[in-house]
Amino acid sequence: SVSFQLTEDQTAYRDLARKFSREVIVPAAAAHDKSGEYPVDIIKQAWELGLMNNHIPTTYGGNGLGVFEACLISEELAYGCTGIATAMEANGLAEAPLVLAANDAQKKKYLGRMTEEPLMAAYAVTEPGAGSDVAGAKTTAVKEGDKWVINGQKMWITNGGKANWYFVLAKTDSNAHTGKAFTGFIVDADTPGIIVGRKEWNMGQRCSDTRGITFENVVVPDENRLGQVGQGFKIAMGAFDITRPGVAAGAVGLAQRALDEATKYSLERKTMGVPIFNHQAIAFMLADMEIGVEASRLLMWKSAQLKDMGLRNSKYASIAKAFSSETANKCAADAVQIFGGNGFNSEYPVEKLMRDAKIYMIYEGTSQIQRLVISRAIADEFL
Ligand code: CO8
Ligand code: FAD
Repeated sequence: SVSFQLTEDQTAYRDLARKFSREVIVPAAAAHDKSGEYPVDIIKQAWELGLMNNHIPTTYGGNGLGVFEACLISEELAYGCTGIATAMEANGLAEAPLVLAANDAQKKKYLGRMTEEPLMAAYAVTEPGAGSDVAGAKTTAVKEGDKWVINGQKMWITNGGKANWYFVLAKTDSNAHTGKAFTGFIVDADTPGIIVGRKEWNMGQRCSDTRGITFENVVVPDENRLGQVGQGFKIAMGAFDITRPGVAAGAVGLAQRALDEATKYSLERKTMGVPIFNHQAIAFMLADMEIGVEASRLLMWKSAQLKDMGLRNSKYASIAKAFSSETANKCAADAVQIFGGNGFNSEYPVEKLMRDAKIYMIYEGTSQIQRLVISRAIADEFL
């Protein structure tokens, strides 16, 4: 059966995240956007409340939430500030390959420590020459005795300068086809040979820490190899099935914020003797925003629910991610329009939303790549 009703537990998690977001994140967002300062204190508070690292099973000290519950939290955090939310969510992405493929000892050590103190982790797959085309990644890992030596360059790594450990995808067999050519590794951030690049200054989500990372003869013990040799690409892709619903949830949070800010403003601002809400041109823009938010949320919920039911959700995660990120961009741009001149000014919250929204169409797979995944799935179903 399909239920649109949240359980008591789900409502409690959502409300906890909502309260924290509105009381702590919303008031701090503009300052972090301006300064680009990493939100350490806010992350610590969120960690204390149990709003982070949501995919970690209870066996390893986590709160063992489903993808669905994690999405409820992600949406609320993103409502407050998607820069701050991205810094937090990148932990979930780094942890997803371990949830999928780590052995018990690796889970105890690396997932366990995330629940013992407020640490950050990062997912290092993209390279300067290979983002959409993960199979084109050139970083290598070469086996020497019972160790691996990693060389290469990663780019655009969220939490790159803050991480305690990285999930790193490296090529281990240049002759094998994509599904067998790569292996995943857990790499401690303090391993010699890791060179962390400068903080990148991006259009939006500016307090999130994005960096290039260079690996120069970085020695990793074989016990830090994740899963079988050659399984890395599938592990890296499998992680997106867990996290793309969460990215969609972030975009829904941003779209909802744009709608709320625009609705409030439209009921206060007057032109031609009436609140601008009374002009149907404005009210219908808000109605279209609501249509987009509701549709995005349902797609996001479905993509998360399917994963929790143990079903393959890749197509649905891509649909949710593409649709909600494009909805977020439309809603943010329309909110700026409804605010008029004020919308273009940084004293008001909506220009930030418009800058923050764009990355949702790029990270965790561009809108074009989501359509690639969707179209391939359509063909597979047809054949
Ligand atoms: N699960 C398991 N296996 C999979 C999956 C999956 N979801 N997808 C593909 N595979 C398998 C295939 O079945 C195939 O197996 P086999 O070899 O046995 O047939 C093998 O993997 C190779 O697959 P493809 O042939 O489909 O590989 P392609 O080279 O054609 O590429 C894509 C596939 C879809 C184009 C892939 O490269 C892709 O997803 N690209 C986009 C990359 C991306 O999304 N990067 C995001 C980086 S992380 C990021 O941006 C973080 C943002 C900040 C985080 C904070 C959160 C808010
Ligand atoms: P390209 O792959 O070069 O794409 C350029 C353009 O071509 C895009 O419009 C794309 O859609 C299009 N295109 C490419 N291939 C195709 C195709 N086959 N068909 C149709 N169109 C195509 N990566 C990580 O590993 N970890 C992270 O934590 C992380 N965080 C990020 C944070 C930020 C702020 C940013 C900007 C990026 C982050 N990324 C991260 C990388 C991100 O996932 C990539 O930037 C993204 O996947 C696109 O890759 P690219 O930048 O190389 O663009």
